[in-house]
Amino acid sequence: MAMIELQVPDIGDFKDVEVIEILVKPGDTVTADQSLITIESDKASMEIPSSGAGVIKELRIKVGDKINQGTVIATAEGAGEAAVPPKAESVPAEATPAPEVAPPPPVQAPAAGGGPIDVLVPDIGDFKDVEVIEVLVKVGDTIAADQSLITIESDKASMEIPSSAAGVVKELKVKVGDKINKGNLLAILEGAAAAAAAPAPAAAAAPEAGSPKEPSKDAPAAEASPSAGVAPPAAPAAADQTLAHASPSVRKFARELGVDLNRVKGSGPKDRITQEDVQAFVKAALAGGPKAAATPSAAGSGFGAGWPAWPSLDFAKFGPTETLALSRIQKLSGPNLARNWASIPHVTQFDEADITELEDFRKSTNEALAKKSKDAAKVTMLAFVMKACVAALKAFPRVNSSLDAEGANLILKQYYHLGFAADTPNGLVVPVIRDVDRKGIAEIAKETGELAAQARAGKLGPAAMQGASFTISSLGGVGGTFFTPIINAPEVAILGLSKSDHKPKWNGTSFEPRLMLPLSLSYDHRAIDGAQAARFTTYLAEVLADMRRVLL
Ligand code: CAO
Repeated sequence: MAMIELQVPDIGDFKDVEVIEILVKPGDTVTADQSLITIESDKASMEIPSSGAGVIKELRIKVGDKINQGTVIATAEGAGEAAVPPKAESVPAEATPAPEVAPPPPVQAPAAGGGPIDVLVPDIGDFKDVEVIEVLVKVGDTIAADQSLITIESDKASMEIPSSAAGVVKELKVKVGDKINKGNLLAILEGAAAAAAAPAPAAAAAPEAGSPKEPSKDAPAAEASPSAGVAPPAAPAAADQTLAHASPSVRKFARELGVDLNRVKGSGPKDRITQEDVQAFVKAALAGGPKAAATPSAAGSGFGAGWPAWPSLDFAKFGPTETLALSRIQKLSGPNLARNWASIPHVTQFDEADITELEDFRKSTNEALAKKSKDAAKVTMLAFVMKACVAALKAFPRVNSSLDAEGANLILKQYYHLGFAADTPNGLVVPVIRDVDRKGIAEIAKETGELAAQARAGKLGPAAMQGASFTISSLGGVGGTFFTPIINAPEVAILGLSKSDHKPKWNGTSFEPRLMLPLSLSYDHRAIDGAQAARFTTYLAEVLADMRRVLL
């Protein structure tokens, strides 16, 4: 196997750009195009892809180094054809998407008498349909030529797009989330006398190495300066327009978690935000949940830092109102529900179980029990479902598990303690039936009835609500078809039951009325895959259709 050098490809006129992150280490197998490092100037950060495939042998650069086209990033033991490092100047565009931002069109002088000026997206190289992630100006702002108008971001680079002219923003033609291309209309400016002090085109050159805030003195010609689009603004951006200092991959990571990077403190060089900073921020937000809920502004969300303030409105302005205090249970459970809903990637799998025979059996059993004793406890559908759930949990052990605190392991429970949501005058509580696998249907029904009665009387102790490995929320006695129950963390799934109903089902020759029980399984997608969840509900429905399967 040949040893190859992985070099920095053509990065346009970016010169002496600082390495802020190294994304691989010796021993890693890299593919062509895999990001090796992140570099950053004051206006753009980008990941530099590998020019070949192979196993990294030696890293030739470190964080803080300044790189240029042709700098050797690493040596690698190549694998096949892809291992041949392409010459920087002949790098195929699709193999090395060198993030280039061409210069903005020449700075337009303010129109005489303040006429409208169209500001277009300059040449942004091979970038197509790139998403606008920030709009840095608003209508009415007076902007200088070269001042950043928007930030765009692909999966490999984020960059600010400067204005080609000075003036007052009359109309903004883009918003966050729009996809833009070269030539799109960004904004319409009105030329202003004050803006006449806009820098000359040469001022839109690449930042000088080592002094990113200063325009280069020997600026390259506009047509040869793709980095001109990353020139410093002529006027400092307002505080709320400041782009958080983070690499594209960290931005993507933060966006996936819904983290506002402006609220994260960076620990890297020049306060750069690292992935660890985002993780620490999320951990702190989660830990601060119940505590933060003590303050009215955070009570609604159950979160503290990182969440926008709860909207505070004087509703009386719109009509008569009455204030009703939340119960103690609601105040306690609200922040936990909010945390679970916001931090667990919920998916709800819906299904139906044919319980025609089971309901007939349940009714005849209850009639027989009533004949024996007037005070006999009824067997309930919930009790049957609990028993059927144990069979399904045994068949699909991941559903009876919890993620550990690091989110690195699943803890599979070998016990079957099932919680059930009970509606009480003071709010929702979740008593737990222990060892459902070792109990009969009548015993389970009796115990649920007793625990629900205690809960409604407000007499349920904390111990009776602890240790569940799976929870059922039954709205079958109330109504509705399907719903999305919220997972009771640290459990990874919860089953919702809705009101059973007769539906016409095709038996192969004709439709016949069958009693169908709607099932809604919300599951934590980190712990359970969609196919497993669908298999779980399918199996559960099969067991409910024929409870003899419990014996298998
Ligand atoms: N389909 C049709 N009817 C159903 C049914 C279903 N899936 N489930 C129960 N029923 C019927 C029962 O058979 C019973 O009828 P009968 O009196 O004629 O026998 C009636 O509805 C009332 O049942 P129930 O709700 O009192 O009893 P249960 O065993 O089904 O449930 C309990 C017990 C504690 C779960 C329930 O009372 C309760 O509190 N449910 C609310 C749970 C809740 O609020 N969940 C939402 C959580 S998210 O906010």
